[in-house]
Amino acid sequence: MSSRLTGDETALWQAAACVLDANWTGAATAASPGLYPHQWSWDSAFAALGLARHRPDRARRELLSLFRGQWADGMLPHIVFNTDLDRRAFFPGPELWRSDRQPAAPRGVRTSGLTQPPLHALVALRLHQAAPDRAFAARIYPMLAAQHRYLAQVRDLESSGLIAICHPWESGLDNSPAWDRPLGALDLPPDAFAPDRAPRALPTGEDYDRYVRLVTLLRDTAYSPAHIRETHPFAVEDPLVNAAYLASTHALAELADIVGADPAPHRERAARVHHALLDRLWDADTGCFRARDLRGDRLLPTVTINAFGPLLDPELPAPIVRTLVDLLLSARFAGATGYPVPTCDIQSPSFDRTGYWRGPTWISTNWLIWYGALVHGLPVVADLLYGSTLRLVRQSGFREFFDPFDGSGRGGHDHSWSAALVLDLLGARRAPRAA
Ligand code: 2M8
Repeated sequence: MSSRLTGDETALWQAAACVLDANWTGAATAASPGLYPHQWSWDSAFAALGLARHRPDRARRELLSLFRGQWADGMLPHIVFNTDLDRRAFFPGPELWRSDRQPAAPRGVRTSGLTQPPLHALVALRLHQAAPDRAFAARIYPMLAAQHRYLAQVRDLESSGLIAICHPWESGLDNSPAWDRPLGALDLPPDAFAPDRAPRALPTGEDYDRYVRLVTLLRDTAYSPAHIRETHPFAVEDPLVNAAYLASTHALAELADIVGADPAPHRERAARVHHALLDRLWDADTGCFRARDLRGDRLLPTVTINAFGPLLDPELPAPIVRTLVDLLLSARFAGATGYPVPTCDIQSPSFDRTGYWRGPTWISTNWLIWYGALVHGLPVVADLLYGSTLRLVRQSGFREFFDPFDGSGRGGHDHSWSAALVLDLLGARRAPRAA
Protein backbone atom coordinates (compact mmCIF):
# COMPACT_ATOMS: atom_id res chain seq x y z
CA MET A 1 0.00 0.00 0.00
CA SER A 2 1.29 3.47 -0.77
CA SER A 3 0.85 6.88 0.79
CA ARG A 4 -1.58 7.74 -2.02
CA LEU A 5 -4.29 6.17 0.15
CA THR A 6 -5.56 8.10 3.16
CA GLY A 7 -5.55 6.45 6.57
CA ASP A 8 -9.24 5.79 6.21
CA GLU A 9 -8.76 4.23 2.78
CA THR A 10 -5.96 2.09 4.12
CA ALA A 11 -8.28 0.76 6.84
CA LEU A 12 -10.91 -0.02 4.20
CA TRP A 13 -8.29 -1.79 2.11
CA GLN A 14 -7.32 -4.00 5.03
CA ALA A 15 -10.93 -4.79 5.90
CA ALA A 16 -11.74 -5.66 2.28
CA ALA A 17 -8.65 -7.86 1.99
CA CYS A 18 -9.74 -9.72 5.16
CA VAL A 19 -13.16 -10.46 3.62
CA LEU A 20 -11.59 -11.88 0.46
CA ASP A 21 -9.15 -13.97 2.48
CA ALA A 22 -11.96 -15.33 4.65
CA ASN A 23 -14.13 -16.20 1.63
CA TRP A 24 -11.32 -18.03 -0.21
CA THR A 25 -12.14 -21.74 -0.21
CA GLY A 26 -8.69 -22.87 -1.27
CA ALA A 27 -9.59 -22.88 -4.96
CA ALA A 28 -12.06 -20.05 -5.47
CA THR A 29 -14.03 -17.33 -3.71
CA ALA A 30 -17.43 -18.12 -2.22
CA ALA A 31 -19.81 -15.35 -3.26
CA SER A 32 -20.95 -14.74 0.32
CA PRO A 33 -20.41 -16.79 3.46
CA GLY A 34 -23.54 -18.68 4.43
CA LEU A 35 -25.86 -17.05 1.92
CA TYR A 36 -24.11 -17.92 -1.37
CA PRO A 37 -21.47 -20.48 -0.43
CA HIS A 38 -20.67 -21.59 -4.01
CA GLN A 39 -18.82 -19.94 -6.90
CA TRP A 40 -21.00 -17.61 -8.98
CA SER A 41 -19.87 -16.55 -12.42
CA TRP A 42 -19.92 -12.76 -12.42
CA ASP A 43 -19.13 -12.67 -8.70
CA SER A 44 -16.03 -14.64 -9.57
CA ALA A 45 -15.07 -12.15 -12.28
CA PHE A 46 -15.43 -9.31 -9.76
CA ALA A 47 -13.56 -11.29 -7.10
CA ALA A 48 -10.69 -11.76 -9.55
CA LEU A 49 -10.44 -7.97 -9.99
CA GLY A 50 -10.08 -7.53 -6.22
CA LEU A 51 -7.68 -10.44 -5.91
CA ALA A 52 -5.54 -8.92 -8.67
CA ARG A 53 -4.96 -5.97 -6.34
CA HIS A 54 -4.30 -8.14 -3.30
CA ARG A 55 -3.18 -11.66 -4.23
CA PRO A 56 -2.57 -11.84 -8.01
CA ASP A 57 -1.84 -15.59 -8.03
CA ARG A 58 -5.32 -16.23 -6.63
CA ALA A 59 -6.92 -13.95 -9.24
CA ARG A 60 -5.79 -16.27 -12.03
CA ARG A 61 -6.77 -19.37 -10.04
CA GLU A 62 -10.21 -17.85 -9.45
CA LEU A 63 -10.95 -17.59 -13.16
CA LEU A 64 -9.46 -20.97 -14.04
CA SER A 65 -11.46 -22.56 -11.25
CA LEU A 66 -14.68 -21.06 -12.65
CA PHE A 67 -13.91 -22.40 -16.12
CA ARG A 68 -13.71 -25.94 -14.68
CA GLY A 69 -17.48 -25.71 -14.91
CA GLN A 70 -17.58 -24.79 -18.60
CA TRP A 71 -19.74 -27.07 -20.76
CA ALA A 72 -18.46 -28.65 -23.99
CA ASP A 73 -20.56 -26.24 -26.06
CA GLY A 74 -18.77 -23.32 -24.39
CA MET A 75 -21.57 -22.36 -21.97
CA LEU A 76 -20.04 -20.93 -18.79
CA PRO A 77 -22.51 -21.69 -16.00
CA HIS A 78 -23.59 -19.12 -13.49
CA ILE A 79 -22.91 -21.39 -10.51
CA VAL A 80 -20.13 -23.92 -9.99
CA PHE A 81 -21.13 -25.87 -6.90
CA ASN A 82 -18.75 -26.71 -4.10
CA THR A 83 -19.65 -30.35 -3.59
CA ASP A 84 -17.86 -30.46 -0.26
CA LEU A 85 -20.78 -28.52 1.19
CA ASP A 86 -24.00 -29.99 2.52
CA ARG A 87 -26.49 -30.31 -0.35
CA ARG A 88 -28.94 -28.12 1.57
CA ALA A 89 -26.41 -25.28 1.79
CA PHE A 90 -28.14 -23.41 -1.01
CA PHE A 91 -31.37 -23.68 -2.96
CA PRO A 92 -31.54 -24.31 -5.83
CA GLY A 93 -28.66 -26.77 -5.52
CA PRO A 94 -27.29 -29.25 -8.07
CA GLU A 95 -30.44 -31.39 -7.86
CA LEU A 96 -32.52 -28.76 -9.65
CA TRP A 97 -30.11 -28.35 -12.56
CA ARG A 98 -29.08 -32.02 -12.97
CA SER A 99 -25.98 -31.05 -14.91
CA ASP A 100 -24.63 -34.54 -14.26
CA ARG A 101 -27.22 -35.85 -16.74
CA GLN A 102 -26.19 -33.44 -19.51
CA PRO A 103 -23.66 -34.87 -21.94
CA ALA A 104 -22.17 -31.40 -22.54
CA ALA A 105 -21.58 -30.67 -18.84
CA PRO A 106 -18.15 -31.44 -17.36
CA ARG A 107 -17.70 -34.68 -15.44
CA GLY A 108 -16.98 -34.44 -11.74
CA VAL A 109 -18.18 -30.84 -11.44
CA ARG A 110 -21.79 -29.89 -10.68
CA THR A 111 -23.07 -26.68 -12.20
CA SER A 112 -26.17 -24.69 -13.01
CA GLY A 113 -27.41 -24.55 -16.60
CA LEU A 114 -27.63 -20.77 -17.01
CA THR A 115 -25.09 -18.05 -17.68
CA GLN A 116 -24.43 -14.60 -16.21
CA PRO A 117 -23.05 -11.31 -17.62
CA PRO A 118 -19.89 -12.31 -19.55
CA LEU A 119 -17.34 -10.00 -17.99
CA HIS A 120 -14.64 -12.66 -17.91
CA ALA A 121 -12.60 -11.70 -20.98
CA LEU A 122 -12.51 -8.10 -19.79
CA VAL A 123 -11.29 -9.27 -16.40
CA ALA A 124 -8.73 -11.68 -17.90
CA LEU A 125 -7.31 -8.84 -19.99
CA ARG A 126 -7.08 -6.58 -16.95
CA LEU A 127 -5.26 -9.31 -15.01
CA HIS A 128 -2.80 -9.57 -17.90
CA GLN A 129 -2.34 -5.80 -18.06
CA ALA A 130 -1.70 -5.61 -14.31
CA ALA A 131 0.84 -8.46 -14.35
CA PRO A 132 1.61 -9.79 -17.84
CA ASP A 133 1.53 -13.58 -17.91
CA ARG A 134 1.47 -14.96 -21.43
CA ALA A 135 1.11 -18.56 -20.26
CA PHE A 136 -2.07 -17.67 -18.37
CA ALA A 137 -3.39 -15.70 -21.35
CA ALA A 138 -2.68 -18.63 -23.68
CA ARG A 139 -4.45 -21.01 -21.30
CA ILE A 140 -7.57 -18.97 -20.76
CA TYR A 141 -8.00 -17.52 -24.26
CA PRO A 142 -9.50 -20.71 -25.82
CA MET A 143 -11.96 -21.00 -22.93
CA LEU A 144 -13.05 -17.40 -23.33
CA ALA A 145 -13.30 -17.80 -27.09
CA ALA A 146 -15.53 -20.88 -26.57
CA GLN A 147 -17.71 -18.94 -24.11
CA HIS A 148 -18.18 -16.20 -26.70
CA ARG A 149 -18.77 -18.73 -29.48
CA TYR A 150 -21.60 -20.25 -27.43
CA LEU A 151 -23.14 -16.83 -26.85
CA ALA A 152 -22.96 -15.93 -30.56
CA GLN A 153 -24.22 -19.30 -31.78
CA VAL A 154 -26.88 -20.11 -29.19
CA ARG A 155 -27.98 -16.79 -27.66
CA ASP A 156 -28.09 -14.45 -30.65
CA LEU A 157 -31.69 -15.50 -31.17
CA GLU A 158 -32.56 -13.03 -33.91
CA SER A 159 -29.13 -12.90 -35.58
CA SER A 160 -29.01 -9.26 -34.54
CA GLY A 161 -25.59 -9.34 -32.90
CA LEU A 162 -27.12 -9.09 -29.42
CA ILE A 163 -27.37 -12.04 -27.05
CA ALA A 164 -30.53 -12.96 -25.16
CA ILE A 165 -30.95 -14.05 -21.57
CA CYS A 166 -33.47 -16.81 -20.98
CA HIS A 167 -33.89 -16.35 -17.22
CA PRO A 168 -33.82 -13.27 -14.95
CA TRP A 169 -30.93 -14.89 -13.06
CA GLU A 170 -28.84 -14.59 -16.22
CA SER A 171 -29.00 -10.81 -15.94
CA GLY A 172 -27.37 -10.86 -12.50
CA LEU A 173 -30.11 -8.39 -11.48
CA ASP A 174 -32.44 -11.20 -10.47
CA ASN A 175 -35.61 -9.52 -9.19
CA SER A 176 -35.27 -6.31 -11.15
CA PRO A 177 -38.63 -4.74 -12.08
CA ALA A 178 -37.31 -4.83 -15.65
CA TRP A 179 -38.36 -8.50 -15.75
CA ASP A 180 -41.81 -8.14 -14.17
CA ARG A 181 -43.66 -8.10 -17.45
CA PRO A 182 -42.18 -11.19 -19.16
CA LEU A 183 -42.10 -13.04 -15.85
CA GLY A 184 -45.74 -12.16 -15.14
CA ALA A 185 -46.75 -13.47 -18.56
CA LEU A 186 -45.44 -16.93 -17.71
CA ASP A 187 -48.01 -19.71 -17.29
CA LEU A 188 -47.50 -21.48 -14.00
CA PRO A 189 -48.72 -25.03 -13.49
CA PRO A 190 -51.02 -25.47 -10.47
CA ASP A 191 -48.40 -27.19 -8.32
CA ALA A 192 -45.70 -25.09 -6.69
CA PHE A 193 -42.06 -25.69 -7.53
CA ALA A 194 -40.37 -23.83 -4.71
CA PRO A 195 -39.30 -25.80 -1.64
CA ASP A 196 -41.25 -25.51 1.58
CA ARG A 197 -38.32 -23.97 3.28
CA ALA A 198 -35.69 -21.99 1.46
CA PRO A 199 -32.57 -21.33 3.56
CA ARG A 200 -33.00 -17.57 3.30
CA ALA A 201 -35.79 -15.08 3.23
CA LEU A 202 -35.44 -13.27 -0.09
CA PRO A 203 -36.86 -13.64 -2.67
CA THR A 204 -39.62 -16.16 -2.01
CA GLY A 205 -43.11 -17.09 -3.07
CA GLU A 206 -44.49 -16.77 -6.55
CA ASP A 207 -41.36 -15.18 -7.96
CA TYR A 208 -39.47 -18.26 -6.99
CA ASP A 209 -42.10 -20.52 -8.56
CA ARG A 210 -41.59 -18.64 -11.80
CA TYR A 211 -37.81 -18.83 -11.60
CA VAL A 212 -37.89 -22.54 -10.93
CA ARG A 213 -40.48 -23.06 -13.66
CA LEU A 214 -38.15 -21.43 -16.18
CA VAL A 215 -35.30 -23.64 -15.04
CA THR A 216 -37.35 -26.82 -15.35
CA LEU A 217 -38.42 -25.84 -18.87
CA LEU A 218 -34.78 -25.46 -19.84
CA ARG A 219 -33.64 -28.57 -18.02
CA ASP A 220 -36.38 -30.80 -19.36
CA THR A 221 -35.43 -29.86 -22.90
CA ALA A 222 -31.77 -30.60 -22.13
CA TYR A 223 -30.91 -26.87 -22.26
CA SER A 224 -31.24 -27.24 -26.01
CA PRO A 225 -30.50 -24.36 -28.39
CA ALA A 226 -33.67 -25.18 -30.36
CA HIS A 227 -35.86 -24.83 -27.26
CA ILE A 228 -34.15 -21.58 -26.27
CA ARG A 229 -34.52 -20.16 -29.76
CA GLU A 230 -38.05 -21.26 -30.54
CA THR A 231 -40.19 -21.97 -27.52
CA HIS A 232 -38.67 -20.83 -24.25
CA PRO A 233 -41.06 -18.18 -22.86
CA PHE A 234 -38.39 -15.84 -21.45
CA ALA A 235 -36.04 -14.30 -24.02
CA VAL A 236 -34.77 -10.78 -23.44
CA GLU A 237 -31.95 -8.69 -24.90
CA ASP A 238 -30.61 -6.75 -21.93
CA PRO A 239 -28.44 -3.63 -22.33
CA LEU A 240 -26.21 -4.39 -19.35
CA VAL A 241 -25.57 -8.01 -20.35
CA ASN A 242 -24.88 -6.95 -23.93
CA ALA A 243 -22.61 -4.12 -22.84
CA ALA A 244 -20.61 -6.61 -20.74
CA TYR A 245 -20.52 -8.88 -23.79
CA LEU A 246 -19.30 -6.01 -25.97
CA ALA A 247 -16.58 -4.91 -23.54
CA SER A 248 -15.43 -8.51 -23.25
CA THR A 249 -15.48 -8.98 -27.02
CA HIS A 250 -13.11 -6.01 -27.37
CA ALA A 251 -10.94 -7.55 -24.65
CA LEU A 252 -10.99 -10.91 -26.43
CA ALA A 253 -9.61 -9.23 -29.56
CA GLU A 254 -6.75 -7.83 -27.49
CA LEU A 255 -6.13 -11.19 -25.84
CA ALA A 256 -6.11 -12.81 -29.30
CA ASP A 257 -3.32 -10.40 -30.29
CA ILE A 258 -1.39 -11.26 -27.13
CA VAL A 259 -1.54 -15.02 -27.72
CA GLY A 260 -1.03 -14.88 -31.50
CA ALA A 261 -4.62 -15.74 -32.47
CA ASP A 262 -6.70 -13.87 -35.05
CA PRO A 263 -8.42 -10.85 -33.46
CA ALA A 264 -10.45 -9.98 -36.59
CA PRO A 265 -13.57 -12.09 -35.84
CA HIS A 266 -13.81 -10.52 -32.38
CA ARG A 267 -13.44 -7.02 -33.80
CA GLU A 268 -16.17 -7.73 -36.35
CA ARG A 269 -18.43 -9.08 -33.64
CA ALA A 270 -17.80 -6.04 -31.43
CA ALA A 271 -18.81 -3.72 -34.28
CA ARG A 272 -22.07 -5.67 -34.73
CA VAL A 273 -22.91 -5.59 -31.04
CA HIS A 274 -22.19 -1.86 -30.88
CA HIS A 275 -24.57 -1.13 -33.78
CA ALA A 276 -27.25 -3.51 -32.53
CA LEU A 277 -27.22 -1.94 -29.05
CA LEU A 278 -28.05 1.41 -30.63
CA ASP A 279 -30.52 0.04 -33.20
CA ARG A 280 -32.43 -2.28 -30.92
CA LEU A 281 -32.14 -1.08 -27.31
CA TRP A 282 -31.73 2.70 -27.46
CA ASP A 283 -35.06 4.44 -26.93
CA ALA A 284 -34.58 7.96 -28.31
CA ASP A 285 -38.04 9.03 -27.09
CA THR A 286 -37.18 8.53 -23.44
CA GLY A 287 -33.42 8.95 -23.76
CA CYS A 288 -32.32 5.66 -22.30
CA PHE A 289 -31.50 2.06 -23.05
CA ARG A 290 -34.16 -0.53 -22.29
CA ALA A 291 -34.27 -4.30 -22.45
CA ARG A 292 -36.10 -5.82 -25.43
CA ASP A 293 -38.58 -8.63 -24.80
CA LEU A 294 -38.16 -10.92 -27.82
CA ARG A 295 -41.35 -12.85 -27.13
CA GLY A 296 -43.43 -9.67 -27.16
CA ASP A 297 -41.09 -7.77 -29.52
CA ARG A 298 -41.18 -4.61 -27.44
CA LEU A 299 -38.93 -2.59 -25.21
CA LEU A 300 -39.67 -3.25 -21.54
CA PRO A 301 -41.08 -0.23 -19.73
CA THR A 302 -39.30 0.13 -16.40
CA VAL A 303 -36.10 2.16 -16.42
CA THR A 304 -33.50 0.47 -14.24
CA ILE A 305 -29.77 0.51 -13.64
CA ASN A 306 -29.25 -1.66 -16.73
CA ALA A 307 -29.90 1.51 -18.79
CA PHE A 308 -26.35 2.65 -17.91
CA GLY A 309 -24.64 -0.60 -18.96
CA PRO A 310 -23.77 0.71 -22.46
CA LEU A 311 -21.36 3.20 -20.87
CA LEU A 312 -19.03 0.19 -21.12
CA ASP A 313 -19.10 0.65 -24.93
CA PRO A 314 -15.99 2.71 -25.78
CA GLU A 315 -17.63 3.85 -29.01
CA LEU A 316 -20.90 5.02 -27.54
CA PRO A 317 -21.66 8.33 -29.33
CA ALA A 318 -20.97 11.41 -27.20
CA PRO A 319 -24.58 12.76 -27.30
CA ILE A 320 -25.85 9.44 -25.94
CA VAL A 321 -23.19 9.44 -23.23
CA ARG A 322 -24.33 12.95 -22.23
CA THR A 323 -27.99 11.90 -22.17
CA LEU A 324 -27.15 8.91 -19.97
CA VAL A 325 -25.09 11.03 -17.59
CA ASP A 326 -27.96 13.52 -17.31
CA LEU A 327 -30.31 10.67 -16.41
CA LEU A 328 -27.80 9.25 -13.95
CA LEU A 329 -27.40 12.57 -12.15
CA SER A 330 -31.09 13.41 -12.25
CA ALA A 331 -33.57 13.03 -9.40
CA ARG A 332 -34.56 9.67 -10.92
CA PHE A 333 -31.22 8.10 -9.94
CA ALA A 334 -28.19 9.63 -8.20
CA GLY A 335 -29.60 13.13 -7.82
CA ALA A 336 -32.17 12.30 -5.16
CA THR A 337 -30.33 9.77 -3.01
CA GLY A 338 -27.58 10.23 -0.48
CA TYR A 339 -26.07 6.85 -1.35
CA PRO A 340 -26.28 6.35 -5.11
CA VAL A 341 -26.80 4.66 -7.48
CA PRO A 342 -30.24 3.11 -6.88
CA THR A 343 -30.91 0.13 -9.15
CA CYS A 344 -34.34 1.34 -10.26
CA ASP A 345 -35.72 4.71 -11.32
CA ILE A 346 -36.90 6.26 -8.03
CA GLN A 347 -39.91 7.75 -9.79
CA SER A 348 -41.08 4.37 -11.08
CA PRO A 349 -44.01 2.76 -9.21
CA SER A 350 -41.89 -0.41 -9.04
CA PHE A 351 -39.09 1.29 -7.08
CA ASP A 352 -38.60 -0.32 -3.65
CA ARG A 353 -35.74 1.04 -1.55
CA THR A 354 -35.19 -2.28 0.22
CA GLY A 355 -36.44 -4.78 -2.38
CA TYR A 356 -33.94 -7.21 -3.82
CA TRP A 357 -32.56 -5.57 -7.00
CA ARG A 358 -35.65 -3.32 -7.04
CA GLY A 359 -34.07 -0.09 -5.81
CA PRO A 360 -31.14 -0.59 -3.41
CA THR A 361 -27.61 0.41 -4.32
CA TRP A 362 -25.26 -2.45 -5.18
CA ILE A 363 -21.47 -2.23 -5.35
CA SER A 364 -21.30 -4.27 -8.57
CA THR A 365 -23.47 -1.88 -10.56
CA ASN A 366 -21.71 1.13 -9.01
CA TRP A 367 -18.39 -0.33 -10.13
CA LEU A 368 -19.66 -0.90 -13.67
CA ILE A 369 -20.80 2.72 -13.96
CA TRP A 370 -17.53 3.93 -12.44
CA TYR A 371 -15.64 1.87 -15.01
CA GLY A 372 -17.84 3.17 -17.83
CA ALA A 373 -17.19 6.73 -16.65
CA LEU A 374 -13.44 6.10 -16.92
CA VAL A 375 -13.91 4.63 -20.41
CA HIS A 376 -15.54 7.91 -21.48
CA GLY A 377 -13.19 10.24 -19.60
CA LEU A 378 -15.79 11.47 -17.11
CA PRO A 379 -13.78 12.10 -13.93
CA VAL A 380 -16.59 13.89 -12.11
CA VAL A 381 -18.93 10.93 -12.55
CA ALA A 382 -16.15 8.48 -11.66
CA ASP A 383 -15.36 10.46 -8.49
CA LEU A 384 -19.03 10.51 -7.53
CA LEU A 385 -19.20 6.72 -7.82
CA TYR A 386 -15.90 6.26 -6.00
CA GLY A 387 -16.95 8.47 -3.09
CA SER A 388 -20.45 7.10 -2.81
CA THR A 389 -19.27 3.48 -2.88
CA LEU A 390 -16.63 4.01 -0.24
CA ARG A 391 -19.08 5.88 1.98
CA LEU A 392 -21.46 2.90 1.84
CA VAL A 393 -18.93 0.33 2.99
CA ARG A 394 -17.38 2.70 5.51
CA GLN A 395 -20.78 3.21 7.11
CA SER A 396 -22.32 -0.25 6.75
CA GLY A 397 -19.59 -2.77 5.91
CA PHE A 398 -19.27 -5.07 2.90
CA ARG A 399 -22.96 -5.81 2.72
CA GLU A 400 -24.71 -7.36 -0.26
CA PHE A 401 -26.76 -4.21 -0.99
CA PHE A 402 -27.72 -0.89 0.61
CA ASP A 403 -30.65 1.42 1.14
CA PRO A 404 -29.95 4.28 -1.30
CA PHE A 405 -31.47 6.91 1.02
CA ASP A 406 -29.83 6.17 4.37
CA GLY A 407 -27.00 3.81 3.34
CA SER A 408 -28.04 1.06 5.75
CA GLY A 409 -26.79 -2.41 4.79
CA ARG A 410 -29.09 -5.19 3.59
CA GLY A 411 -28.82 -8.86 2.64
CA GLY A 412 -25.65 -10.83 3.23
CA HIS A 413 -22.60 -9.69 5.20
CA ASP A 414 -19.01 -9.86 3.94
CA HIS A 415 -20.19 -10.15 0.37
CA SER A 416 -17.18 -10.96 -1.80
CA TRP A 417 -17.81 -8.60 -4.69
CA SER A 418 -18.43 -5.68 -2.34
CA ALA A 419 -14.97 -6.24 -0.87
CA ALA A 420 -13.26 -7.08 -4.16
CA LEU A 421 -14.55 -4.07 -6.04
CA VAL A 422 -13.64 -1.72 -3.20
CA LEU A 423 -10.10 -3.10 -3.48
CA ASP A 424 -10.19 -2.40 -7.20
CA LEU A 425 -11.42 1.16 -6.65
CA LEU A 426 -8.75 1.82 -4.02
CA GLY A 427 -6.11 0.14 -6.17
CA ALA A 428 -7.01 2.35 -9.11
CA ARG A 429 -6.57 5.47 -6.98
CA ARG A 430 -3.23 4.13 -5.80
CA ALA A 431 -1.99 3.27 -9.29
CA PRO A 432 -4.30 5.03 -11.75
CA ARG A 433 -2.74 3.57 -14.86
CA ALA A 434 -3.79 0.03 -13.88
CA ALA A 435 -7.49 1.01 -13.90
C1 2M8 B 1 -27.98 -13.37 -6.62
O1 2M8 B 1 -28.44 -14.43 -7.42
C2 2M8 B 1 -28.81 -15.74 -6.92
C3 2M8 B 1 -29.34 -16.60 -8.07
O2 2M8 B 1 -28.41 -16.97 -8.92
C4 2M8 B 1 -29.95 -15.82 -6.04
O3 2M8 B 1 -30.79 -14.92 -6.02
O4 2M8 B 1 -30.09 -16.86 -5.41
C5 2M8 B 1 -27.76 -12.17 -7.55
O5 2M8 B 1 -27.44 -11.02 -6.85
C6 2M8 B 1 -26.64 -12.51 -8.54
O6 2M8 B 1 -26.32 -11.41 -9.34
C7 2M8 B 1 -25.40 -12.98 -7.78
O7 2M8 B 1 -24.48 -13.45 -8.72
C8 2M8 B 1 -25.72 -14.09 -6.77
C9 2M8 B 1 -24.53 -14.39 -5.87
O8 2M8 B 1 -24.01 -13.21 -5.29
O9 2M8 B 1 -26.80 -13.71 -5.95
